[in-house]
Amino acid sequence: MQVAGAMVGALWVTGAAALWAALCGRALALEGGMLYPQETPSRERKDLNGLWDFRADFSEDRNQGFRERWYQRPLRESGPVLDMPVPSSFNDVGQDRKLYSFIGWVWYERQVLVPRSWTQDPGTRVMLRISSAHYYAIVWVNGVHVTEHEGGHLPFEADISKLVQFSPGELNRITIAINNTLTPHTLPPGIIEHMTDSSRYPKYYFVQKTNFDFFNYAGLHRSVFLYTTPVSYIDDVTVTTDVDQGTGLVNYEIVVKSNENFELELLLWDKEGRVVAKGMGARGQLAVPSAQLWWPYLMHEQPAYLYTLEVTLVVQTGAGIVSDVYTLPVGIRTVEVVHNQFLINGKPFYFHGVNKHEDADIRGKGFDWALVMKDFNLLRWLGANSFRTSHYPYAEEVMQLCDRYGIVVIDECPGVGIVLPESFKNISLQHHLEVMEELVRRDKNHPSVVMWSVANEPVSWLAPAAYYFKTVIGHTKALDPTRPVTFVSNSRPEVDRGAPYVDVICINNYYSWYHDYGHLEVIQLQVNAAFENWYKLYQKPIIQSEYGADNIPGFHQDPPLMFSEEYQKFVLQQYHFALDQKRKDYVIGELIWNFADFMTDQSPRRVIGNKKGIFTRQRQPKGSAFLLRERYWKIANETIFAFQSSDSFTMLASLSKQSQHHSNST
Ligand code: GCB
Repeated sequence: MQVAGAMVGALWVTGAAALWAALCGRALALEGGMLYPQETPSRERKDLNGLWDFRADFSEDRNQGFRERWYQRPLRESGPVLDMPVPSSFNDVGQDRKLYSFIGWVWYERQVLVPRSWTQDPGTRVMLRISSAHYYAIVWVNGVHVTEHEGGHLPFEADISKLVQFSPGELNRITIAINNTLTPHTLPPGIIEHMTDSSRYPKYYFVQKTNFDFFNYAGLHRSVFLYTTPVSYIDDVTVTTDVDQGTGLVNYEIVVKSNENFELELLLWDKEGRVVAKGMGARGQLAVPSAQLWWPYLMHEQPAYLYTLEVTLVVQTGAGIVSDVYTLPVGIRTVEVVHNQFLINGKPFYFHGVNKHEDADIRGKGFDWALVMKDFNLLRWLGANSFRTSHYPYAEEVMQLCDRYGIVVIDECPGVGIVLPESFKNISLQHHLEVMEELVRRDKNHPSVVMWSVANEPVSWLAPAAYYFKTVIGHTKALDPTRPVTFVSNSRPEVDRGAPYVDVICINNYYSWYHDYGHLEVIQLQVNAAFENWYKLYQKPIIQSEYGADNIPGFHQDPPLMFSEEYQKFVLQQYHFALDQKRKDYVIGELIWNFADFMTDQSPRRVIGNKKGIFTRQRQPKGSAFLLRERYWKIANETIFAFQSSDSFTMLASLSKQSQHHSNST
């Protein structure tokens, strides 16, 4: 694994993957399910969050760690280590400018004592799960390679039973090497530029270039878990739902591993603790008479109703009976795109929501419960019923909260910034298909997820984009026939090569921002023209999936000038006038860019990050947040009037009570 000179980028990442795949016989196709680790009567979980030993490999070729096999002994014996919090990005925690913008391999290590009960019982399977390591990760336990993973936003795991059972009672050393290098074949793609002009740059100088507008934070961004299952276990559960004249239908499919002779029993519990349906076997359908449906927030008085599916596996083994239990929240709902409408439970749904980022001071993209709860409270205050996971999959815990609060999700993969011709080649396409498989496998059971988004603003007018997107969209529909698929375009309808294959057209534009600067009077005309052109060509429902303007908090100018609060509000209002003309027709949603200010790469176009948030990065409202809040609550009230007319008075009363409660609390 010797890598010459400054070849830290593309070659090293792909080289390492191929080498490990060859060494370990690792199949590249997905294996097994990816159920969220939980504690049940048959499973235990231990989280490994906290401080880990950390070392960035600052050597010129970033290869010292592999040359010296840092995974073979405690990391601190290799040289100086830092205390690094997990989950967190490593970039903003310290005071080191070099670490802030580091590219290459960083090493994390944690010693862990595995409970004796886990190691003494050969019937226990011990799993190590890493919820997110950005971007390429290689994992060792006690110096033994256990797994590796490409892709920074989706979980992966390894069975480490044998390794920890080999040394009961002793500390086990978990080492994770992570490389944040992005290449034309990663998702998102990037490129390493080697600066060879010695009059301008030092020897071996290189920079990471990307085509997306957020900082490439890296590290262990989400929880690391150890958890157990019995050796015969429930590997995967897939649930899809339907409604037939008030009866909820829950179709299930269970995958069991490690034993052929098993029995499966399923119980569906309602919120009051009553069993409402029972099933047997690996595949079937549960019928729930007069089912309580899962409704989005602000679409029903009791949104987000969740049943609990309890799956019990019983296996007769030589050593006796083994059982495994897994429980899954189930929301019964339907999703369909019919003519110009997006229907949830047969009723038109209008997306009035936001685009987000996983981003905050100090933590970067690190998961933090306080931050997540603040964001959900702000979403509800705002009257937002939906968001898009721009521009990558978010933490599983966030998806679970969306289920619980009724926040509808457009679930986007990390296909952002696909602009280089190399990024349309087969190797990239293959990876994109795998990422969609991993995403669908992880998020398929969330009722809040109503649509998959396969990319954001690729150069969709390039000739190879047609085959590329036809394949990715087709594959996603085959993986999950129950949800529509979109991709987000910033191109013109007549040249867009992805739009023919999607179910819903998502368009981004920034009128009077990236062009026609300051000419607020052209916005309405341009928004209208865009809607009409897209619709004329494709006759598909459209979501205004991004629009907005930067505002630096505290800047005021009237008449409005760019970057002032007044300008941001004016832009939004102009879009709203145009949206109001079309939203009863074929425009089915509007998602503001962005929920909060967020960090980007440094550039003359960015003033310490992107400032298009309606909240600051610290989650304080700008003037635009109040404007949007008024609009979203108004739309929500209209929605309820239209769909629940018999019940409208109760609904409105309860809504305005909620609204008032929100106002009082500001
Ligand atoms: C876009 C991108 C988003 C950017 C935004 C902007 O079209 O999808 O990632 O941050 O524009 O502010 O430029």
